Amino acid sequence: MVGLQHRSRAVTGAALRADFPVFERPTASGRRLVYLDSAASAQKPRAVIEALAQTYAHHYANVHRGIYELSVDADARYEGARRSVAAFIGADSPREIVFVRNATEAINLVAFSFGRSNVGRDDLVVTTELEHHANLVPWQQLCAATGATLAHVRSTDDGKLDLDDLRSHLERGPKILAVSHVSNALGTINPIAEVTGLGRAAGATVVVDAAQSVPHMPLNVAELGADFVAFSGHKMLGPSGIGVLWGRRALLDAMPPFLTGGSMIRRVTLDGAEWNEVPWKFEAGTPAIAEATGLAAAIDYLEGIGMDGVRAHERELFIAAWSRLGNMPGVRLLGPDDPDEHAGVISFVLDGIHPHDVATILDREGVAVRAGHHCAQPLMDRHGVPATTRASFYLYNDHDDIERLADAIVATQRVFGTA
Ligand code: C6P
Repeated sequence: MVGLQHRSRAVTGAALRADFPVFERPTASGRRLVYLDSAASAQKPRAVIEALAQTYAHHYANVHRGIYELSVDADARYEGARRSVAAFIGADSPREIVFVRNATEAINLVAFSFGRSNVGRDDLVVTTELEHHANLVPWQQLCAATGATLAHVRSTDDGKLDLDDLRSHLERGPKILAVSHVSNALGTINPIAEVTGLGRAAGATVVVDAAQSVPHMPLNVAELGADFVAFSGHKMLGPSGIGVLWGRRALLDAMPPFLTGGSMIRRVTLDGAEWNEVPWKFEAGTPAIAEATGLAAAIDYLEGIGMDGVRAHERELFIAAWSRLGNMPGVRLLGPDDPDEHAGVISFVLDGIHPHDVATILDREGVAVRAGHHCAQPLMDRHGVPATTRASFYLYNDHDDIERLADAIVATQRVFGTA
């Protein structure tokens, strides 16, 4: 796609940084930027930025409308991006790939379209305490609209899903089980194949929020056992404004549209309309055309490294950071300590210092992290904290970044007199 070459090389944070123009940017600290907020949004390699620019410069027209050469070209690239996404996640067909704006929209699409036509007042919908608001609030809204009951699977003190509690919820025969693969706030990797297997065996339709997993580890929807999978392009080196809903074809075919208008119709009269086939039935209006080609370039870039390599790199950084920070006085780490159950996301609290103050001083040291509730307020309540500071890793981070983080934490503790 978009004429980029596949490369095959090992993941080494410092070497890869040369591919990302943002790291040329000076920081106020005078030191190189240490970017530890990829869970919020990832930085973009030159290949993605160039793909966007190339599309706008040489291949841009609206898609699915024109019969002139340029429009056919734009169309081919947009649909080519859909094929790239399908291959990347092991989908049976590109027709199972719906382009949306982001993971939030993907989950809302399922909650509205599938939810409102399949869930009634006597039904149960199950989510978990670990969810991002994007995989909680749409289900709250669905239950409010239909009268269905919403229940939440408990999590453990070390931030894991309580599988016994999951089993007991599943005994009640929920219509929908909505669960994240990786928690954005704690970094927990849920045993997702086991969870989807249990969910489907109990007759639930299983929705997986994969916003924090697809960018960081291999994920194959054919093996996953879910019914719907949602993720965002911007967290996987791609542009903002494009995300993906993967769904089983039979389910997508049976679902009513989410948004209506242009593109998603086959025929319209003054009194009614017939819908287009999937996935276009769910892509009303002009889609994110250039962004789709940027996402394909991001996939190309990730495949050039290999998702096993990305995961192995982040696992190694997690082990190093967990041990480094865990041995520092006044630092409390949240989430599981097993590297097989923890992605490259470390949430921590410094004794006596508010996470926002921590993030502010870290920024002065050239270290960018996120502080707050991470759009997971019920999870913060569960752990008795209003907020945490979160450092999240990606392929461009390295051990030096962990040292810079540790040094900046000490600097913060000195400022607050807690060192
Ligand atoms: N989490 C974070 O800093 P959108 O905003 O739609 O691209 O992604 C929503 C979303 C859904 N699920 C999970 C697990 C997520 O982590 C996110 C986004 C960012 O953690 C922004 S709040």
